[in-house]
Amino acid sequence: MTAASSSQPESSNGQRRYDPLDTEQRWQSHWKDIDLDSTPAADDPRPPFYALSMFPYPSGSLHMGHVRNYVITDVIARVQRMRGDAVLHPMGWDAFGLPAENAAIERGIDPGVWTDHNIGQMRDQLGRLGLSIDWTREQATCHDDYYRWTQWLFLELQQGGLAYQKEAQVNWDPIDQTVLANEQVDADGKSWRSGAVVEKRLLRQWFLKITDYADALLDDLDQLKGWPERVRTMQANWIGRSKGAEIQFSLTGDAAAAVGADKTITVFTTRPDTLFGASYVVLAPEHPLVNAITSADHRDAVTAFRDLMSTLSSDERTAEDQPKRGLPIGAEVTNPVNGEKLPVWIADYVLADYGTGAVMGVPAHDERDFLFARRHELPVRVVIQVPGADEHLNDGEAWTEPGVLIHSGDFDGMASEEAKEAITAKGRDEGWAQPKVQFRLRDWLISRQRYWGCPIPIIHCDSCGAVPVPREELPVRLPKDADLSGKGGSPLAQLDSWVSVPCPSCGKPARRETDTMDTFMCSSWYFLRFADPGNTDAPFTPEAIARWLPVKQYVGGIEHAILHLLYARFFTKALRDRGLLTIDEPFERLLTQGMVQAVTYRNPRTGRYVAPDRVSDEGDPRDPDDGGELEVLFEKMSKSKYNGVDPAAVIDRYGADTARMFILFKAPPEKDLEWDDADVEGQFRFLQRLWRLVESAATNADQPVCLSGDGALTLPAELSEAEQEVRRAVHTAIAEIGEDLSGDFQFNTAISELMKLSNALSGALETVTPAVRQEALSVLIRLLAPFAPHLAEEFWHRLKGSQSVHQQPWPIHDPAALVKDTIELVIQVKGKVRGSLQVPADADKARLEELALASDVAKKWLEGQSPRRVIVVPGKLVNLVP
Ligand code: ANZ
Ligand code: ZN
Repeated sequence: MTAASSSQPESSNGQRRYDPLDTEQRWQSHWKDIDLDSTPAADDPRPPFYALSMFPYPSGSLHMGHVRNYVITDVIARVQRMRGDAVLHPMGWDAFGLPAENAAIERGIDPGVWTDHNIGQMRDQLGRLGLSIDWTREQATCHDDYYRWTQWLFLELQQGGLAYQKEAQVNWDPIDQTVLANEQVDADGKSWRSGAVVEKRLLRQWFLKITDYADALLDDLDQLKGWPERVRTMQANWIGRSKGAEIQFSLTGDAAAAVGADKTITVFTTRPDTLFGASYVVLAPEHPLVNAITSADHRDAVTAFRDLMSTLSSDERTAEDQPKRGLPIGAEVTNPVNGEKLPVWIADYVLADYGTGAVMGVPAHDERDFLFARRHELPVRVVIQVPGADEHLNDGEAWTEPGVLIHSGDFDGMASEEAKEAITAKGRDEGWAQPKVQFRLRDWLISRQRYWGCPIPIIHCDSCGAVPVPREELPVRLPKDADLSGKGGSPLAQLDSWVSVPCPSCGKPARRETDTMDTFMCSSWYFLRFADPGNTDAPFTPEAIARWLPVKQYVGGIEHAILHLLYARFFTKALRDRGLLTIDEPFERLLTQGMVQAVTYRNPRTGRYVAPDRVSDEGDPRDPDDGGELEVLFEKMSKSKYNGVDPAAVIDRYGADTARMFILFKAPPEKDLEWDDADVEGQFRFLQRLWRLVESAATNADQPVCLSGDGALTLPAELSEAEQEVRRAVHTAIAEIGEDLSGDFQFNTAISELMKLSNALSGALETVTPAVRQEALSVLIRLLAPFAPHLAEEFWHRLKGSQSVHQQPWPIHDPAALVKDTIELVIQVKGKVRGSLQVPADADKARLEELALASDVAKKWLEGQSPRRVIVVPGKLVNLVP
């Protein structure tokens, strides 16, 4: 075997020094030669295990967040392989998106060339980490052999009625010059990518009907027992299912006369039980009825208010600390349950695109209504009994809990839950209410007006409408000659040669769709393609999906808790319903790894960060510019905060194995990790200790070790105390690490166990028989293999193991080795500890008494007398009472 012949320098005693770079390069190329990481064939009898990291955007440089993500997945993949599973561990590139297009605009580089260059660079960087990835399955979403199928799947969804076009108020990012999905607008109304304040625009756009799956996406969260509770909660809140009722309030007088056949305002409420407490009805300023029913004397004020509202984002409008602004519009409605006349208002806190865009104001029992009513002097009527108060709100706050109804006619004394049903039922009988389930989730807007994305495969014809490009003509390729100067909107729309095409259906001149797809479309199915990467007839076969999916372990950042993970779940269900696959959920278990943080120095006066090498290091950190004290923080690594650590630099200095060990040891995977050079150094020293341990075993000519003869060695029937100790340490490590690597993946404690084992073995190995020594070394190296794969391989070959260590079975612990056959028995005289004794662990009470009485301690303290009483606590102590 060529790779094992090492170039490691030897020192005078014949022992070699640890040179990580040499070791790692040698084994990486050897593994490539022997195809170690290829995926087992479809008919492999071993159980499948699909380990997947969220694939990266090919920015061109690998950062520590990536490293952590991929190393975690790699350890899991390696452990499962050794445990006997057929492992699929692929990698690809989420390769469409704006940075490539912006590079094209700024530097005139072809986005495809730029992207492929970055991919090459990152693939090399990943290669240095020693990841057990099957690179033959690599996918890049921007290559036409991939996006051909993204288009094909779009047409599947369109044929299933799940893709449609509609004129819509959309989120427009003025910096990136494109539309954003709701999920891509931050809570403060800014673009998740560019940070620009998002504007509203009216445009004709493509949507996917994710709302058809709102119930299923919510209900099936219950199946995802292997997902973090936090992610499930975030998805549930995002989907936002509310059960309630729609209630009709009829318009009166002039307002009624001003509208057509339907003379009602419909509100959506989750609290029909509070209907008797309504003191006004309030519409969103954009509500279509506002124009018609506003009375003449209110018209100017209403117009001014609506203009003001149109400049604000929905989050600005509804911020909790906002005074609730609004005004009456001079119309009246009747409360259907008691005939009471209520004024109609418009207000900032009512949104046009939720529910019906209209609300019944119940100030006593809703926070926002309460603030609004107080500000505008509207009546506050308590209709749910407030505990400890008669009919008033004691502490000047709305009472929003359920309770018992009062001031509610026939419904008095009823509990809220029951009253919700009863009032809705009455309304249904009388024709003014119906039960209604409302979702917060909106359809997914997938149109983007940018070049570097997957073209939507549709042709618009004046006679035939939106016609799908025939499937055999896919992919609709991105044109090479688009103008990417960044001027004048969508580059595709400007390219007439690309836009003008005959209609596939009638042949008349028609126009190609110029929107490209949101890149989240491309990432909504890549995990399926990995199961069947070379298929040229279909995106994948149902059999391939059934073989590998669901992904057994998915690993990625919490930032995708909603966007990607919700879209991927939707795709899976939609494609299942199209008959393309048979699973319900794509990801069985999800691990969301924490951030990699490092120390930052921030000037609290200017808010600016100071690079560590500019911070004076005498005493408290101070800003060299203004001499003031600096805050010391731990924050996510970033260039702008001067706290990034380059993975390549760490690997150059210590090797990938040390980098891996540090990352895994420093914190449990789901927690944030604080970078610390001293701890990196510590892991490096640990690997060097292991190196010396193995070297001394390898160079000990008197006691040669040959791990390839592993199985043939039999343990002697009688083991010495020292041998039992060694075996106990070895099998404890197997048991503990096995535990740490099941379920929650506590890599940090697993590595602590490895350290304990190495301590127990150093110095002890020379004193034990070859069988015990070889067992110990074989186990140690195999347990190390998933964490420090190169070093473990080096050790394995140094001790003449056969094949690769990564092809060895995961060690199984021998429970018998854990049992101590002697234990320490404490001897007391009159309750005072006077000594102790090693006794057989299985000795019974009588035997323990006998042994205690025969001991030197007893002889000394009883002076030949027999004790009056003997108290035996088995496994612990014997108390002699003279
Ligand atoms: C009357 C009421 C009384 C309400 C009460 C609450 C408490 P979720 O759970 O989010 O679905 N609402 C309905 N449509 C709205 C809109 N377009 N903009 C702002 N608010 C709207 O919330 C449903 C509740 O939010 C509804 O129930 C309605 O206020 C309000 F004691 O109706 B409620
Ligand atoms: Zn046509």
